[in-house]
Amino acid sequence: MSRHRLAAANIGVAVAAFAVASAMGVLQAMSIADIEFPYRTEPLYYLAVTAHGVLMALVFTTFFIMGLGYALSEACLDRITGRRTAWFAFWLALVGTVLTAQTILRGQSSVLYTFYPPLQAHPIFYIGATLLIVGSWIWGGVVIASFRSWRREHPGVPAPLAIHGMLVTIVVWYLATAGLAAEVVGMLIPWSLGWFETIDPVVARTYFWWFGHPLVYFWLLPAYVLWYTVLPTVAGGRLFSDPLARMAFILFVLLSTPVGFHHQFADPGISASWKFAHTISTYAILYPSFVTAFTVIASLEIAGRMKGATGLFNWIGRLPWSDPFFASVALAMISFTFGGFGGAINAAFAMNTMVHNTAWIMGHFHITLGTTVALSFMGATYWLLPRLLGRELRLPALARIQPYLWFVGMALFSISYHVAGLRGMPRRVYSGALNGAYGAEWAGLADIAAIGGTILFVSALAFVTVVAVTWISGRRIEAPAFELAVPLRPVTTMGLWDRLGLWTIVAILLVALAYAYPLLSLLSHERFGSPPYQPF
Ligand code: HEM
Ligand SMILES: [Cu+2]
Repeated sequence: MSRHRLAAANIGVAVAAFAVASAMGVLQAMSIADIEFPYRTEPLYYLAVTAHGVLMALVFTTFFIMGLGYALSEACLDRITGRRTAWFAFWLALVGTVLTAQTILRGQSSVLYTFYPPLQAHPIFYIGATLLIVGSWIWGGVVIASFRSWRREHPGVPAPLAIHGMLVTIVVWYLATAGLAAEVVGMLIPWSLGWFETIDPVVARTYFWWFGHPLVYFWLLPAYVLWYTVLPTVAGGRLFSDPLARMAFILFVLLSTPVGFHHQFADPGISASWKFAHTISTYAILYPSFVTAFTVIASLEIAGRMKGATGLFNWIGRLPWSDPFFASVALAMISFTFGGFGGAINAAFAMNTMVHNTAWIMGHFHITLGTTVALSFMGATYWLLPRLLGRELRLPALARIQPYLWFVGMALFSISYHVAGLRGMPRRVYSGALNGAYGAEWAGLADIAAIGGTILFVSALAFVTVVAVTWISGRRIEAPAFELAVPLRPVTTMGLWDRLGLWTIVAILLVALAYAYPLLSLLSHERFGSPPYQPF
């Protein structure tokens, strides 16, 4: 246990945040379906949506990723350089999370997880979130320091693939959070403290989406690390190609950030040509995800064939569908084919106007973030716990059905909201019935989504129960090794895709290219600003 305490602590916080947020999720789905339950009010609905979004999208993900980074650093590099600093980062991020969570739960910060001004939260909401981010910056620094220490002892050897992927994740995170820091430290904190009277919503949103899209890749890349480096072993096969994986990761460094305007198609003040430029880079970034799908599926085919499959598709049946890690990741990947398809629709200007701010968007990000990423992380937790805690996984039967339950619940939830969105149902509404007769077009759909939400909640409860029972009373065992995937052809010399420093510089230039002119042009107009609006 002791070597992995840091990783275990971070993952523990992630699971706790997930548990609280899941309970809120099901209540929101019921509220939208206009199902009455005690204490259901509009202010509580917006409080819950804010808490759910922040705890899921920012807290669960960030803490899990930090835990995974430490676990892989121990496993692949045999060290964490700066362990005390890493504990400091953990406590800083935890204190920040508690500060932010309590202003939300007191009803002082119902600004949703996007916190768009002029909605104004309590200053502690922004300050707590800043501490969480600073904690994650220190985490990145510790993983980089561990890598550099390893590098001094292993000159000229390519980084282990899992570490290559985590380093890429950290670079993407630094590039992303630069935009967030500009928004939160430069604008929101001073404004919430009353130092400025007005705020510029378009400028703030531009900084937010500079952060908000690469945020998606900060979530997704650790999932890809698991798909490339753990899944082939669990499936009983080999990694199809190591260089292809390294290339895909580097393409994410380059393309994750200069795409943010695809969230701002409806915003005035940004020219159509800049929106078009970001559309092109958005389509470009689909490519490394296609490469990932190809490489990972090829690795699974190898696994099936190593077990004796000879037909065109019968290797699929030879895969370990009853292993909770395998099932979670496989279902996560299936969800991503639909999520990616929806993403390509969102990125097309004309179709975006059809789905913008509708329930479609909820349907979309619950199959991508809420399933592709979250289900991969849940599955990885089953795989990690015995290795981190030295305890056998308890309630294995529950762990085995949990991913399938999530998949079924999500299908009902997500398909209904996609369709309801196309029929015009807005997102972030207390009740889908508020629109009177028009709402009848989507009433049945909101009901099905609430049933899906209930199944999701049951699945979440199953996951949290397995984790808690294992943690408290799992039988003590010798911790299994981190057996990471062996590529068909091992890579022994450094190549172009290992030059992370160089690619980071190119990425910084691309961010400057994508944002300098639009931001300067926004700021050079006469700005009026908006007074704050404090919800409830
Ligand atoms: C128990 C499973 C879950 C249920 C029942 C659920 C349900 C919901 C519902 C009903 C909404 C409100 C949407 C609206 O009114 O616009 C929502 C929002 C959201 N959910 Fe979930 N969700 C679940 C899991 C997740 C997971 C695993 C994640 C991510 C890791 C996630 C991330 C979000 C985010 C970011 C929002 C947006 C909040 C906002 O609009 O500010 N959810 N969820
Ligand atoms: Cu995006």
